[in-house]
Amino acid sequence: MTALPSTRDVTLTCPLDCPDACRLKITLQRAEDGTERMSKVTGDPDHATTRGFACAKTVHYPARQNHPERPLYPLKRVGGKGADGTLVRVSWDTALDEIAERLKGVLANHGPSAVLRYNYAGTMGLREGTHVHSFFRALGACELDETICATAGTAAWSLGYGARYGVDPGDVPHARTIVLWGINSLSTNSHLTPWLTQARRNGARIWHVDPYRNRTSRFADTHLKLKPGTDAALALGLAREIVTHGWHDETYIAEATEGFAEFREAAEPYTLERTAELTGLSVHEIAELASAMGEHGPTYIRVGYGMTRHENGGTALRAVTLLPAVTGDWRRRGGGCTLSTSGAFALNRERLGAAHLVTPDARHVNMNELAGALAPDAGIHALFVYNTNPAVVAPDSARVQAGMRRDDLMMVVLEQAMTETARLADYVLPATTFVEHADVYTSYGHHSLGYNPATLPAPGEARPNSWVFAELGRRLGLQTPELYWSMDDLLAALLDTPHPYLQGVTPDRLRAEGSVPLNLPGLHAEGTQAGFLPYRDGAGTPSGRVMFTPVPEHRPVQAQLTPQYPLRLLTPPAHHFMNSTYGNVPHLTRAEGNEPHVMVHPHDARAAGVQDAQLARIRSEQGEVQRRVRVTEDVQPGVVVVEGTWWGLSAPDGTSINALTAQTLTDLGGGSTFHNTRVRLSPA
Ligand SMILES: Nc1nc2c(c(=O)[nH]1)N[C@H]1C(S)=C(S)[C@@H](COP(=O)(O)OP(=O)(O)OC[C@H]3O[C@@H](n4cnc5c(=O)[nH]c(N)nc54)[C@H](O)[C@@H]3O)O[C@H]1N2
Ligand SMILES: Nc1nc2c(c(=O)[nH]1)N[C@H]1C(S)=C(S)[C@@H](COP(=O)(O)OP(=O)(O)OC[C@H]3O[C@@H](n4cnc5c(=O)[nH]c(N)nc54)[C@H](O)[C@@H]3O)O[C@H]1N2
Ligand SMILES: [Mo]
Repeated sequence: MTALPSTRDVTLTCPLDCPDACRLKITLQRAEDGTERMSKVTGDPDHATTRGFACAKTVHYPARQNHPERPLYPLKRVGGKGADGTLVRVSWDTALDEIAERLKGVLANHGPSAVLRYNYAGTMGLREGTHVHSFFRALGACELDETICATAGTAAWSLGYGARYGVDPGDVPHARTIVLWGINSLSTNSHLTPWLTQARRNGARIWHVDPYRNRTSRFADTHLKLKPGTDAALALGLAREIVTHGWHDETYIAEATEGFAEFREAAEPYTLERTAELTGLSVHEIAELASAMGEHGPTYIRVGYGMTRHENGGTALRAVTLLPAVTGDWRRRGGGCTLSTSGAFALNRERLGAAHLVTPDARHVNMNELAGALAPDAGIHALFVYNTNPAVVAPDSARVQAGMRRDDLMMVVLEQAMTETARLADYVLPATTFVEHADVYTSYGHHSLGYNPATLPAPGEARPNSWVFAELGRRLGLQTPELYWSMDDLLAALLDTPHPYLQGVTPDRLRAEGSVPLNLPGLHAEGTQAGFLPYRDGAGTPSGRVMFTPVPEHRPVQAQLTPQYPLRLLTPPAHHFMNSTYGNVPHLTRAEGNEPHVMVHPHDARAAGVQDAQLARIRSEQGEVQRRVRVTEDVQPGVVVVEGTWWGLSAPDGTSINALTAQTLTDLGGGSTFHNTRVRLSPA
């Protein structure tokens, strides 16, 4: 008789790039030899927003944690970058010594601006995600502008409000009108759903404003299927209607805002009829939403980043997020708007990632322009990729991959999975996961700071990113102290602040409790108390007021649809993936029927001669991919949708959807424009 393997549960913060930043209950199973493996993931019932469940993605984490192809040893390319080359196992010393030598060569021949880090939020941990930039700042390497996701929204929000504060999810049940605007929250912010359900039980009506019908539209009471890129027009039309009926809050406007007269004047041309014409909605739909917002508050607007991923995306978001300042909803519990709650994490970031070392003359690379930065004449000779999978997720991915194949580029990839980016590397360095390294986590959807200790030993020779960069730093003789900080040093620096929101949040409490709520006035208030009302009396702008100026206006896009490119392609997140993470989990990608589809309206399918369940070619100005067609009225005529950044390896033609997208930047913040793409379809 052999003893049954025993299990134990641990509670850790989910590291993935998602507003929910859950506290997960993770079951570890002990094998007969004493080693432990992650076997099951659910949610911590005691966490204020996780409330006992894990999402449809993270329940699959054990399959990626224990994936048979997970890199566990350093790998080095031998032979060329083409099909003739292979990756072979080497020791850490060999890999690190060689990388350091080659890096010294690049620095000597081309200078530090030939070195580029490329990273994003594969882990939201501040140590393994952000502090590791210290190495590159110590070198004086290129500064990466981390623009792929949130900067258009951040720039737009900061014009109106300053730092990004939002409504706490726990206050949402006090709202009576809820607008989920440009967010597929049932997939991408799923821990908001129980609060929405509770609000509905309290009498709230839920609206979804999105160009296509998805899980969130099905959940909502009313879906407004607007034309992509017309949110500013809708917001201005709603503002005009609200003011016309006197539903605006003159006291709030006078006490807490500036520039309302100009805003009101700019909204004047957006009559119900004109707004209907621009947005594709009916006069009735717009009037009804305006009356809900104006007469049946408090109104809570949850905006996602969807509307920002267009040429005029910053302006669109700005127009929408000013609506609660028109209605004065910032003064009512449950009212207001959330883009992100991250501003409340007022940590001392002065030395995080040695940010103080960035000089005004540093070369900057906008991460949406990686394809251009890797062009042969653009001067990048060493590329370090961590916490992201750019061969799949960056715009114009075919050109990105071509750049990665350059023989005069040394490419080092720190990874937990054999991504397509890792497969193109000269060195693959095996990375630990969130159960194997310690880290500290903020959130962009709730208000608790998280901490994880290293819980499992690293498998094989996997190492944290921070270990790798400290080892390289030593080999290059770098003296920057931040590069060698311990977790204690980092926590002490981050929490060294007099900011009231962090009073009582200490390293000791973080270690003991794992998740510590910020010290926000009104957070988790009982009964009829006020709740957290961040913009009740004004904002963090230079004037101290919510700024209606510069006035946002609706502008038509440059990339107009044409007979050659008659369709707008949207590529929002998939329900079962977290960006490209889980894109290698067999039962999510290779099981019967699991492949990326292109959703096409029957009218457009007929016009293009493509049929349901058949492969179609999708052609843009950048490139071409093939996807299986799903004919559906969930999309509107003129719009096609492919959900999810699937690995090319799991797509029918081996190609990422980003072979179609362009480097075009947004009007504000230098952001990405993934949903701006114009395409045509034809049978494959
Ligand atoms: N067409 C299209 N493209 C898009 C989008 C879209 O909507 N449409 N969305 C964009 C957006 S919003 C984003 S944020 C990006 C996200 O795209 P990615 O940055 O690629 O996203 P993730 O899947 O979060 O993380 C990528 C990798 O980080 C690795 N990783 C995680 N933790 C660690 C760690 O501790 N160490 C190391 N070394 N690696 C780690 C994971 O194994 C994973 O392969 O994609 C963008 N691309
Ligand atoms: N399941 C799942 N969850 C995720 C992710 C994931 O990949 N999968 N990714 C995570 C990351 S990194 C991020 S940034 C967030 C992103 O999460 P979201 O903010 O929800 O995603 P977006 O791509 O921004 O798109 C949201 C919605 O905007 C719609 N949209 C597109 N264009 C327009 C427009 O012009 N106007 C309006 N009103 N809507 C438009 C799209 O159809 C889509 O339904 O989700 C996070 N959570
Ligand atoms: Mo993102």
